[in-house]
Amino acid sequence: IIGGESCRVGSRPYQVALLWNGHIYCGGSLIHPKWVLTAGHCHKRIRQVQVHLGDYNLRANEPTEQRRRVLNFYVHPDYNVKPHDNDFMLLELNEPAQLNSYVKTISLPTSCPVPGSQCTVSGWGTIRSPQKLFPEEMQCAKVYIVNQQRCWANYWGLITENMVCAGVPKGGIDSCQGDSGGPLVCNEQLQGVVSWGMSVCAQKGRPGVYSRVCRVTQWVKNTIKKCPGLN
Ligand code: 4AZ
Repeated sequence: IIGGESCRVGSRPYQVALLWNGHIYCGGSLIHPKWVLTAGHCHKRIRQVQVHLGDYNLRANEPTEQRRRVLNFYVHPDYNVKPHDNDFMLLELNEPAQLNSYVKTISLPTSCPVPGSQCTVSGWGTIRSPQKLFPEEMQCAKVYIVNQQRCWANYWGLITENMVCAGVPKGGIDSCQGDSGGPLVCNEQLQGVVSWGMSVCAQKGRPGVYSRVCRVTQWVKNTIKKCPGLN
């Protein structure tokens, strides 16, 4: 996260950290005690992934933390690497989360986000760009939904109806490398999954691009319902 600040402890109880070899490589959101929504491009080496719930300081061993493994993963059937279209993946946890004030689910959207809405994006991605500096504490930033035509113009036709842009007009605040898969939350609904942007983050006129969750709520619900009856 560029231009944010350390989140208040316990303020993002749905935020998930995905670690591989002890290093964070993506974020995610707890949408059901057994299910995490993240980005399709976070799918590598899923069997070795550790899922951390209730985490805040990645370096510290916190009593609020719950660690899980991934039982199954479901990349969106229309995920397309080229423009990162439908950049979604569902992770089924080996064991359900124990919900408490530090670990909670976030609601799926009941409608698509309104341009101009204030949202927060969070994660442990780099706080400097193009240099890299990874924070210990979860970072939070306020960004605003960009209207779809402007988003399209900012990225010359790379934007599909399954994406939504969010940023600030002046630049300087954005998600960045390592935040991928993490939550964009507006009015307490999960409206975006951190997906892509320019390699240099937070530039003016280059808002972050998020997977548009309101487009896939049915896929999410069906996938969760169909699965092994372990819900
Ligand atoms: C990335 O590479 C990435 N500024 C994530 C978010 C953004 C850019 C790149 C948005 O994971």
